Amino acid sequence: MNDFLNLGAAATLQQSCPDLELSTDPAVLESHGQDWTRFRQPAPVAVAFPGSVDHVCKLVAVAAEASIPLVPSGGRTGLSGGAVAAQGEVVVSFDRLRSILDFDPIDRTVTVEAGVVTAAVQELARQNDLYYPVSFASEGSSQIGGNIATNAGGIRVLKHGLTRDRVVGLKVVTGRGELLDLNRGLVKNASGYDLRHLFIGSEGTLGLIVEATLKLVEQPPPGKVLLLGLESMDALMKVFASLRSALDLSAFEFFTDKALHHVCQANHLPAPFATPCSLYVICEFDCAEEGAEERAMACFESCTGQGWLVDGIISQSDKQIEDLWRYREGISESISHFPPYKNDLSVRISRVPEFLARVDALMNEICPDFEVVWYGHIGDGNLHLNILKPADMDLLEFESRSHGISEKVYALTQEVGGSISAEHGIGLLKQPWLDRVRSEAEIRYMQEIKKVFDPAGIFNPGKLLPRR
Ligand code: 2HG
Ligand code: ZN
Repeated sequence: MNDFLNLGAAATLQQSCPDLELSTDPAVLESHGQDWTRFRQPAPVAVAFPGSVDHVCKLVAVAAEASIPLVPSGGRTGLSGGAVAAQGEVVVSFDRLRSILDFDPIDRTVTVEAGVVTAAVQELARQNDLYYPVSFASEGSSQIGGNIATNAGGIRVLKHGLTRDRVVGLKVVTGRGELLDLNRGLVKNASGYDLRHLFIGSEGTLGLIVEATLKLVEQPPPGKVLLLGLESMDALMKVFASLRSALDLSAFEFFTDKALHHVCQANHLPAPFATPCSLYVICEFDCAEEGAEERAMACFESCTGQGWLVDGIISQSDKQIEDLWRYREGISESISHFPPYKNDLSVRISRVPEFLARVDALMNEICPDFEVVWYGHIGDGNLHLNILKPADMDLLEFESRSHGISEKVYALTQEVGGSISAEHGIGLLKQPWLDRVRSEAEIRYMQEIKKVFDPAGIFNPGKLLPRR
């Protein structure tokens, strides 16, 4: 769509929805036209700030009629370009839809508008002696609508599952401007297609999520954190198996010495151990029954005896739990300025050792000149592979070299039956490789489903699915 038409689009929207807050301020276009992805220039023509569900329905109806492309935008912490508006679209921000609508202690649910920040849901749960287990480094700014649209994961998937597992009700506005009220908080509802699940992980391509009802869980018992230093990748999943059989693990994460170097440098953290290790694990376990700490120590000793572990620390206070997590949670931000080219891979847990060894060998072969930083939620099979841009390399050249690397990494991922996106979504950046993870028939069905919910093709064009 050309600029003339798009400028017309902003005026059309304002004229048809006079109460709608619409900004064309260049600073707002710049801030709201992009997410944390660093490879596309924001270029929206306007940013809409609906203040009610009615506004959203009206806005979508007008946009569908006038074929105005819309980019839904939450906390803009995404890493695949799902919320990037680089082609003259209108951004729909949920910043004004931030109300907590209901908390039900019997159902143990909270109902929120889409723009509520993830950490606010965690806090509300805590105040009511309950727990919202979806947790990740950007939870202080990411919004629930975006979490649902990307089926966000994070560090506790191992024990508590993904955002999908928390959503018991969803209100969405389809591309026909209709409001759907899906599942209404029910635990059981055997009444046909569960459309709610189509919208979870749909990356804003089927409709706009305006409200969600989320299931909370019991507060976990006090936990403990272990930070471990390992000799080699070979030992990683052996240590995991050993700890998992002895303890009630809620998280099992890993990072390399390079990741540690960046996080320590950026946050002025001391090295955790006197002897540097090539790999580190941080794991958290619940201490519901007596003896968990003793079992952890016994496990540590037996893994050390096998030669898998070099060193370790066990937390002695809540403050130390926080401090130890900083080694893992701060990594992504500590390398963001390079910027990194991100790969968010997943494989079945049983294939992790083979996958790690093969990706490692491949990276050594094809890009020994790039700094590659690995970390991730390895206990659920999710590996974050970040390639850092050399300071003297142009961004475009770096992106194109990284694409070449991705081709090979994705071919390998496909060979082991994995996915090219575990939790960040396909968005704009991974779209060219969707066929590495979905069959031609699957993509065709996805396109047909999109036509049903978004007949005018206005929602997030070019994201997830090829541009029509
Ligand atoms: C994390 O696990 C986030 O820290 C970000 O998912 C991952 O920076 C990344 O690649
Ligand atoms: Zn992650």
